[in-house]
Amino acid sequence: MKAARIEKAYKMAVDRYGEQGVNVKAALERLRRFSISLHCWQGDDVRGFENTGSASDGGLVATGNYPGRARNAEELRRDIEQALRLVPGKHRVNLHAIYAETERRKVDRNELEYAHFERWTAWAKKIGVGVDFNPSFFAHPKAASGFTLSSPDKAVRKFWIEHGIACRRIGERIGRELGSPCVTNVWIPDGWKDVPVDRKGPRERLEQSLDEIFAREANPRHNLDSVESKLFGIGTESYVVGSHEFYMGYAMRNGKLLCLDTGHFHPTESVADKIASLLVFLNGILLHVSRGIRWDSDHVVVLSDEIRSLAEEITRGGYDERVRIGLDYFDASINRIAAWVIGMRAMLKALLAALLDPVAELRRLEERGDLTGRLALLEEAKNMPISAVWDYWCLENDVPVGMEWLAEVRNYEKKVLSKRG
Ligand code: RNT
Ligand code: ZN
Repeated sequence: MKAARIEKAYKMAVDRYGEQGVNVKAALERLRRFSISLHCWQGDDVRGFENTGSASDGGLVATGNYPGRARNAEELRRDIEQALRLVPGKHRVNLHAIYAETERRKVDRNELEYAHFERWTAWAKKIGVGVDFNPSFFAHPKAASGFTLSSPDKAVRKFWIEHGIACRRIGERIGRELGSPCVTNVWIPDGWKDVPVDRKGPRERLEQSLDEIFAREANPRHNLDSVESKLFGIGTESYVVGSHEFYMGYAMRNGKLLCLDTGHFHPTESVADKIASLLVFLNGILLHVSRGIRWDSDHVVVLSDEIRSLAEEITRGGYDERVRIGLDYFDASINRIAAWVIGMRAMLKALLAALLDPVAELRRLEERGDLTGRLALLEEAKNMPISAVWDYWCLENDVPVGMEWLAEVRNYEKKVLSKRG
């Protein structure tokens, strides 16, 4: 009966949206094609499997000690599968180099190979998800100085360049194996806690290092390069080498994707507003959707105005393929699987809400100069029956409706997570 009730509410919603000139079926067809890259690192507080450095060499801090963290690849994969079962649609998984499986052998970052990700790839093939990849320039003795690709030490730089090259090969192979391009995203923590004198040297070195990493052509059908900027981080409050301007210039000149992490800008800056400007010049953007609270605090993504604006910009601009969406946060104070599910569902709800907006009518009003009508309709659109459509979408995709998903997470916690010492 519950299904019948959901279907009934859906039919009423379809009529209601129809009155606003919105085709719900078409919106859902479009929503189906969005894939969100689920960041594996929420599952284990960005630890990875090396058991060497700590993620805080690089300013990444997951706070909290909720029990049940995944301790190895098997557990992490199992947890990701559980999360994906609770999210409608076909998505992707985002890996980091520190999640290599090296059979207890120590393989340094510059020696990583595809073989160390073969299991991940086989698993992704089996469950039907694409994979994205990231070199890990943190949590390593050679990152302890705070500088990697921009280090003044030539040997350190060389090591990290080799790591970048190795990861790009791995990304390309993963993309080839899975028949879906792997986005390989470079983020480095390099910067200064206190005011530097030389802002130029590190940036020039970073440019050179990136050029070396990207020197070999990679097949864009298998691998897409991306570079991620940051405004400041823990320990890099005064200066970050890879700033927004730096990577914007680099990506434009070299035809790379630019990664915008929503936690990496001034708190009042609108990341959504950047999209249509950047896409005049760039082929594509990668989003790291996060929720900064006061600083880049990597809180779980929720259905905030900021996320809704992002979704509106993507859909109104018709950038469904040119903007790739990934999540990036790490909260260890709540159930980690719930953290994934909440973020994924929030992002999808934002996309759905944007797709259900009466955009054609809004555009007409704007073109006619009817600013009163535009504002009035934008406000009315906010309390249309989105939830009826969302529930139906979950039902149709065979995933739990409403709070039912949490019951499944709690059950998994009891059966699986709580047994992890
Ligand atoms: C750090 C960046 C980066 C990382 C992940 C683990 O500030 O956002 O994307 O969060 O690569
Ligand atoms: Zn990020």
